[in-house]
Amino acid sequence: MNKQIMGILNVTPDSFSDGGEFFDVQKAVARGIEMAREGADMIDVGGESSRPGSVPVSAEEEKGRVVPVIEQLSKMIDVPISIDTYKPEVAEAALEAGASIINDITGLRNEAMVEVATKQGAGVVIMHMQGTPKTMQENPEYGDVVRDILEWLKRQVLKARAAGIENVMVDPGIGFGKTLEHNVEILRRLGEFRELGCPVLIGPSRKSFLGKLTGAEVDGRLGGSIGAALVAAFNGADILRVHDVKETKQALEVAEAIYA
Ligand code: HH2
Repeated sequence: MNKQIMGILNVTPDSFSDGGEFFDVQKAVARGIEMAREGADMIDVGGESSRPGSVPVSAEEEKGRVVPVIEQLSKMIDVPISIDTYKPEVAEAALEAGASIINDITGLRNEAMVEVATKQGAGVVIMHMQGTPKTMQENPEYGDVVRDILEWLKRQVLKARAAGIENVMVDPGIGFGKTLEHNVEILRRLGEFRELGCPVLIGPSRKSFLGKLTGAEVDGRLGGSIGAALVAAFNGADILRVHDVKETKQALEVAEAIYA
């Protein structure tokens, strides 16, 4: 199957599942190194929580959180580092510090982000979100959730390609302006996103729809996260964005051995 794992490194005080755990630079760097050793193929560094209802922080604050971590981590590990931000100035500083991919939850809506990626030769993750983190879960609506997201992603991919960005990944954005039913349908029909001709990334890890399905609290969703990751892998995901790298990798290795 040859799936890739993106390990999540949230340098924030308030992320929904690991807020405060890696807010300290040295703790964050150590976790990044650990995830690389566990087999992560990419490390995704974020300095602002995008959980439902979250309030944005300033670009200066965000840079202050992520840049020192990326500077150190990029010298210590070989795997590529992505910067999880929608702010062009944060992306630029992160790329200068050693990141090579921009993971943009607003999917290149900001032209300045396209310019930063082009100028620095960075890869991009184009993620779909309906609304903003503050309001996105209020009443998300779609016609056909998969086709609507696909059409939007298609336009953004064309924009990225026209600007000369070569490494383009797409992500339907689990939990970003989606109900439980939307998330389930996206995972069930994930294969349809392959028609975009880009690697498909998916991030169900520890998210609230797993809690709705199982009753599990956020710190008890490892089983659900691995279940969703495996199903996503079988249904067409190329890259799995996860908090629990070691455990997800092990589950994938078993599945790959059986289905190789
Ligand atoms: N999910 C989160 C953040 N960034 N990026 C992509 N491409 N896809 C996702 O599904 C995605 C993402 C939210 O998860 P997390 O980073 O763990 O939480 P928080 O935003 O609270 O820091």
